[in-house]
Amino acid sequence: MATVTDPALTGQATAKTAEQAGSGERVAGAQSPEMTDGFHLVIDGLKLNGVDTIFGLPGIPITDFTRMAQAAGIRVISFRHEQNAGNAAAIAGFLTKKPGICLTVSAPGFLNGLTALANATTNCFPMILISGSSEREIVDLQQGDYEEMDQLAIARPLCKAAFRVLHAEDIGVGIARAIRAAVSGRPGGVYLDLPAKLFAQTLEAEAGRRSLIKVVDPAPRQLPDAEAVKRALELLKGAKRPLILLGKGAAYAQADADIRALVERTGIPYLPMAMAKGLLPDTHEQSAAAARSYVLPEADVVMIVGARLNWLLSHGKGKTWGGKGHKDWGGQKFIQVDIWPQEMDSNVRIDAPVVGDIGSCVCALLAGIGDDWARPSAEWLGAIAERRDKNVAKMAETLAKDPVPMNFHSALAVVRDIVRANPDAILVNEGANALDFTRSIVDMYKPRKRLDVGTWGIMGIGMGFSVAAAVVSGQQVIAIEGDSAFGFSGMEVETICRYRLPVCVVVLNNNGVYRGTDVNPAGGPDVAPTVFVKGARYEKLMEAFGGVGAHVTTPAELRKAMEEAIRSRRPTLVNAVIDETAGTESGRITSLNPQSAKKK
Ligand code: ADP
Ligand code: TZD
Repeated sequence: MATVTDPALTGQATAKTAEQAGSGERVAGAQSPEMTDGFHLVIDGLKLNGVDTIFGLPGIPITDFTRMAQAAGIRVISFRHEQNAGNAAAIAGFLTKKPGICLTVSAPGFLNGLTALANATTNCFPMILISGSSEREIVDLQQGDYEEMDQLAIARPLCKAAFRVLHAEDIGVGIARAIRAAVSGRPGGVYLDLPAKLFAQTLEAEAGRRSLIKVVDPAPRQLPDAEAVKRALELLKGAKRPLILLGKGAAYAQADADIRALVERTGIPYLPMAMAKGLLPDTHEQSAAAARSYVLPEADVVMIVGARLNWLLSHGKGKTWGGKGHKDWGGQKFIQVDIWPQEMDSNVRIDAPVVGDIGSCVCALLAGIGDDWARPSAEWLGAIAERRDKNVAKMAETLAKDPVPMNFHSALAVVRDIVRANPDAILVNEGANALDFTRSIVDMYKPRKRLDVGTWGIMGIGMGFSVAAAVVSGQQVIAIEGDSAFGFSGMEVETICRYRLPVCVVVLNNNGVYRGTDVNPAGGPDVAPTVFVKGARYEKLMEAFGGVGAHVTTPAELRKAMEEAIRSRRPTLVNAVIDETAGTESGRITSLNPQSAKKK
């Protein structure tokens, strides 16, 4: 086992002589070929491809790997639970368009990371989960090894691609394949299995160097077909009530200026999905976000850019879209811009599919639009503006109230002001009501500044996303968390303190899941399943590790605590006590709860 005095740990992660590598007979120093091994080849392969950060958690067989990676200049961010490291890697991938790397130990560590890998794949975030694994011979005969598990087989159905490397000379290929799979086409999660034995395998350094691959053009542009672009533009041109829908794929694509130009040059109103907020500022005059329930059923042609017609968009049909019954088509035509051809027609007919990468597709659409595009009718724009202004005024009235105790609205009115004053800050958001209200109340001003529970509505992304957002961007992070949501990754406040990250966590504390008022229907001593300890002091968790804790009960106190956090850039947790009766079951998706058919 290497120690910190190992020369390999103190310098460049490459050269070793034959005897240092322990590969047999001592030979005269001058003739002995320079050697390398699995540890160093993985590190060199990652560095060669621009990997500068690894999110992980050490243990057998990857502890030394983490030390050597750090010695070789890679930033190794060590977490308290692998799921949070995995979520960090995934969102780093979303923010940078490079695969985020998560590193875990075998079986249980791997499984802990797997949820994040599956979530990344579901959300089209590029990440690579690298896990050490136990001895193949023993695993395959199921002879009971330490942390025995056939990890490759388990990962495969949950990610975009899964690879295992058995020989040191294949490490370069393994890394190259993992990178390409993660970022090309529709991005997603990739699993890379590295058995313990691989790390110690030796190879002549020169052969090792030659075996590594620097991936050329890992995410090649995919140009749309000219016919497809023409078809889409003709449909759009003929629309009376056009609408553009922007999804997180559009945010991921980093084609910000062209997307903005497409919206502005056509004059078409647009709706951003949650993580596409800020692609154009939410205060943009063409934003129809505050008139969503009007534009979806009324639009006659909808152009979807980097979004899916999944449950978040009511599958493109039903009452939301003006259909009579819950599965009926509303009558609108769809243009869909997406890199994945199979996404087309997944829920309703796509009349004009435009398949390609969003940057290239939007560029081609812009070229076809030219400078004399006829703007949508004043009637359509006016009808939207009327609804929007009415809804905005209604919301302003609600936000102006100052109820005692504080509620979601009065707390989030403060967050809204703080984000407006700090448009570069990254907002992480999870919970049910805490999610829904933040999404609708807090305006975003710049692309990729809002990170949330995504396609699954998963709880537990909060602290992992916050750590990665701070690490890759250097910007202030503001995490708006339900008290239940926070609990899923709360221990990572230690990680935030350890790396001194500018993260301000605000726990909207209403004593439970959704709210804190349920009672045990059986009347026993246990509280209801949705209820937590009343008056919990979450801020003390942050104080325990040297960060700043604040316990606030009014909007004024909340504002002061958040402003101070941003000014100081110190790790801060604001325990914002809100009305425990505030909040509805499951937030805005109450209707997804099955109802018992049995009469009480
Ligand atoms: P949202 O949740 O915001 O509606 P989704 O995650 O459902 O967004 O959809 C994102 C879509 O964007 C996916 O269908 C994915 O294939 C697509 N996508 C991701 N990156 C690109 C890209 N660079 N070019 C084209 N399409 C992309
Ligand atoms: N587990 C996981 C991994 N994801 C989930 N989405 C859930 C459980 C179910 N769930 C939700 O969908 S929201 C939520 C749970 C447990 C927490 C809601 O309570 P909160 O937020 O305190 O975080 P609000 O603001 O009080 O509603």
